[in-house]
Amino acid sequence: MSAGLEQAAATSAEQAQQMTDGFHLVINSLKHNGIDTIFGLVGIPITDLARLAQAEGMRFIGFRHEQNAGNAAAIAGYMTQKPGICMTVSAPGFLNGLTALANATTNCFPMILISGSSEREIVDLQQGDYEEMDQLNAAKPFAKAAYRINKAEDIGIGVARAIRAAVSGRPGGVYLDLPAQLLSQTLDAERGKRSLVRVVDPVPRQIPAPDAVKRALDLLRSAKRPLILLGKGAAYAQADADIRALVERSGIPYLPMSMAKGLLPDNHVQSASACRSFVLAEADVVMLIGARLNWLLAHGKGKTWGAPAPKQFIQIDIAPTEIDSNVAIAAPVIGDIGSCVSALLAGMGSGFGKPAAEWTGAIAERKEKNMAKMAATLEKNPSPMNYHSALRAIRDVLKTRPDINVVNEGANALDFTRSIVDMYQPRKRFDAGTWGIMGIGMGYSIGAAVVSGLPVVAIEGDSAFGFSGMELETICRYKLPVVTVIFNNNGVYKGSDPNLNPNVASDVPVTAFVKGARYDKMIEAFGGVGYNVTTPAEMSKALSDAIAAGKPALINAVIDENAGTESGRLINLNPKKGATKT
Ligand SMILES: Cc1ncc(C[n+]2csc(CCOP(=O)(O)OP(=O)(O)O)c2C)c(N)n1
Ligand SMILES: [Mg+2]
Repeated sequence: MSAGLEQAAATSAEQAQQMTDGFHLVINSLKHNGIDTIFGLVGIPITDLARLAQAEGMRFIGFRHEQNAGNAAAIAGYMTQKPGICMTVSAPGFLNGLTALANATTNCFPMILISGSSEREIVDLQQGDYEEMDQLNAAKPFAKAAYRINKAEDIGIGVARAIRAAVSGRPGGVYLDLPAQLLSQTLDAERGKRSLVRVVDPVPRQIPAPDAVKRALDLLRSAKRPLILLGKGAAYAQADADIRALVERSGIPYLPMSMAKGLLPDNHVQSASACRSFVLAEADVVMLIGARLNWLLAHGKGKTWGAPAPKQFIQIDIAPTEIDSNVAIAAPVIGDIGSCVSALLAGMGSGFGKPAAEWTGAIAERKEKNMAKMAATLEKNPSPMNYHSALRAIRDVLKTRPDINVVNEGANALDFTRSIVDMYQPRKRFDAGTWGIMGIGMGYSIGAAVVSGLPVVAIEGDSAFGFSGMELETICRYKLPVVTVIFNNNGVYKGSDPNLNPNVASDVPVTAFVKGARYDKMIEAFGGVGYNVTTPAEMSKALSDAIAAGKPALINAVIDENAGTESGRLINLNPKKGATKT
């Protein structure tokens, strides 16, 4: 090579070194904000983005379906108060991730769905591009916010905007659209560096107004039969010590919503879980902390709430529009839960009067009676095993490991686990949540295992498991300490329904699966350990062994196919048939 050519080559290499591009700016923007993990699935146009993330020291956890990656990101967000990141390809990959984004928004989990998208000018003229879709507009109704970045120099600010939108105020899902062209755009490296934005105070405290706090305390003091209701918003807030102090100093009985279980240990003397219907109907003043009066709380009205007796609510929430959503709220307290609870504690002082013994005594009496009844049911050993006897074994093993994460979905498998398996630490229970969605199982398990580094036990209905079951391969690939327990009753709700088709006798019932399926064999295909258990003793041994091994495992628990009930405890939500014949 001539001296001139050599010089030219050297200069262009130098120039190239001084340039950056969209790929690098996206990864650097995330890293700049302390984000170290991406849950995703590769393909055009994000494969190199994923490779670069890995090369730059981030973890890229690759999934088999985007919905599960999205669920992992969402639960990571819930556990850490940092947005969980899900990365997908365009159109179909994006849509697969969108259910998880919508579920995150519904549950108030901070996550960001980052999807590559096809060429804007072709998409907008609907000229039929590869994976053509107007993703930004498709995402809007399902997300708390949705943004598209079109210029490399805007990547820093775009990522910052997405992060702040996901975690500030009421958290939720944010969509971030990255057109393929953006990723290969180049920018002067120095300018690129300067364009990065570190989000300052992403979760600003929001201090409640003093008069709102006083109004709430005045109402609480006037109560004869007060009750505290803890929602998953309270668990999310990471204000565990103050919430416990508020409950204990006030002496007020409390109920945890399912994902708030463990915020105070479930065996706490003030827990009224064992007589939930009694306290909901009888309380006169109810303080909601990070809990919404949606269907899970019968919308705050009706028989559940002892109607027609008047009920007064104090509601602590970060979103003012949550107030009066279903019923009138007498004392709203708006702010972040940590600040609200500490203001309430300060206002209570040390001489806060405890509730009357008549109220707490009546609760204690009912609790004792119900717990004795439940204990008797749990002690039975029917053959085949049912939900109660299997869960007794699980409960006793998990009691020895309160640090373990529990994931739970199904109908009966969900309802029975929620009431039988006690939780002792905050943010250890992750379940079907506000929507009652099936399919979160393996995604949440992977997210929880990756974030916490601790074992996960996923307690799954056989139907529920099917929605995300292929991620067993992901669990084995990353060698995650996830033990999946399948409550195998041969179907949705139960496996014993009849086939109703008068024309096709060989058809199967609408709720049924293959009888006697061996889900334990599935995990063996990927190198995990499978167990097939038919008795509580076998369950106990398999679960203890699997947890101790710290390796991917699956326990196929054979449950009486008649044991479940239709829709678990939600039978009343099924629409009634108006006619017997059409
Ligand atoms: C995405 C989604 N699809 C369908 C449903 C309806 N659904 C509610 S519970 C359930 C499965 C219940 O069966 P299983 O998981 O086996 O639990 P079991 O009651 O048998 O223990 C289904 C399909 C849902 N909640 N979410
Ligand atoms: Mg089932």
